[in-house]
Amino acid sequence: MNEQGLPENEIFSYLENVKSEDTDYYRVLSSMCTHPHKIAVEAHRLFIEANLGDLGLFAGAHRLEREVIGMLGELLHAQSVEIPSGESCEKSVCGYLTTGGTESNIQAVRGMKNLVTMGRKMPGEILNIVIPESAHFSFDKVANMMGIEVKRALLDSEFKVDIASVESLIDANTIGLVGIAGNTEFGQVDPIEELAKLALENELFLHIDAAFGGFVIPFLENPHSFDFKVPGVTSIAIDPHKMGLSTIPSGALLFRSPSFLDSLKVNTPYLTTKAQFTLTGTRSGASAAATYAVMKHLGREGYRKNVQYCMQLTAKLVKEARELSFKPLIEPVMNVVALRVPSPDLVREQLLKKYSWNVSITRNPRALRLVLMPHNTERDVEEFLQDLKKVTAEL
Ligand code: 0PR
Repeated sequence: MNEQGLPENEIFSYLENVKSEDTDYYRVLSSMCTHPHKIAVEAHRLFIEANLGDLGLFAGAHRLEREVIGMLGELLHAQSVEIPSGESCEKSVCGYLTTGGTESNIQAVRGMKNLVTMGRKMPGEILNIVIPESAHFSFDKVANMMGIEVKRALLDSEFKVDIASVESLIDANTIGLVGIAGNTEFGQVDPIEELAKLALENELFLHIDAAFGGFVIPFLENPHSFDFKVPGVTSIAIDPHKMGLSTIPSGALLFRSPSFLDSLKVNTPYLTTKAQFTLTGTRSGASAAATYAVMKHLGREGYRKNVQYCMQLTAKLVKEARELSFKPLIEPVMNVVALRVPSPDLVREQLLKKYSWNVSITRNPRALRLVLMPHNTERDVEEFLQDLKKVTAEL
């Protein structure tokens, strides 16, 4: 650090310079995040100092958090939405705002582990969960942090988890299953109802990772069943900072039952509240305000339009790609497309180098992965396909 402070203008001219190195979502077809809605940015600023880690001091921000959890509970068909109090929640659905899908997934599994082991010694036994092969890499962190074995079930030909494979992996030490509603690479939705049946039959928890799909599926013309409407679903991760158009970091974790939150509690003797169930201590109240503002402002109608827009771009891309003989691995379920192209890694490299397109690659099989977000336009789709045609022709 420098000894003497620098003038504001000097700092900002440096910051602006550095910001120009960021991509600003121009020609970005690889991201599940986008520009936050303007109203979210303003609300974020208004609550910039609010710390949800000390709820008693920030009662206003905490009220917004509870209202967001209430709205999300309603969106995800929780039976009756009961708003949690500072330390726990009384009845029915409850949850809290996290930093994103990773934290939500970690905490969901931590809750399963705590509920199973509470007051019970399990000498020498390594507990396990069964997740789809397509699960996000945040579950590798779960395995690493919590000493839980993470078993990966095979996928079927449409990249949904194979139920027979899940069933074959369940053993006496299995504590829970995970289903994905909008997987990162293909945008596919696992057969949640079948997973839930399996979970109920085997008395297991079932966590749904809807980090991306949570703000997409409810607004599709034919929504899949993936939420609390399905008996057996015990927790859901949903990220307002992805298709919810809120600011980063805005994630949310919802539980069907308050016992989960209770199982996550640690005592906080010198705070304004007695206990904390969150993973992080200091938490952004600004994110709560941002999410509240954008959800209230857009309403279901606004989100439906947002999803319709992204799905139209997706349909256009797939149709025109087919005309160029590039086929998708599956018919897109949401605004994620995995496109079969020759030498995908090379194509990706050339698209970036020659035409500044940011795309990504699926792991297995390797294909171009494209996410059509609100920052993309019809023109982007047309230009991208022309550039893709040129790049593949030059191979
Ligand atoms: N679950 C699913 C299904 C996800 O797709 C993701 C992230 C997570 C959990 C983890 O969420 P957080 O990153 O909020 O903790 N999916 C994107 C991915 O890994 C995240 C992302 C977004 C990456 C924008 C890059 C990017 O530019 O691809």
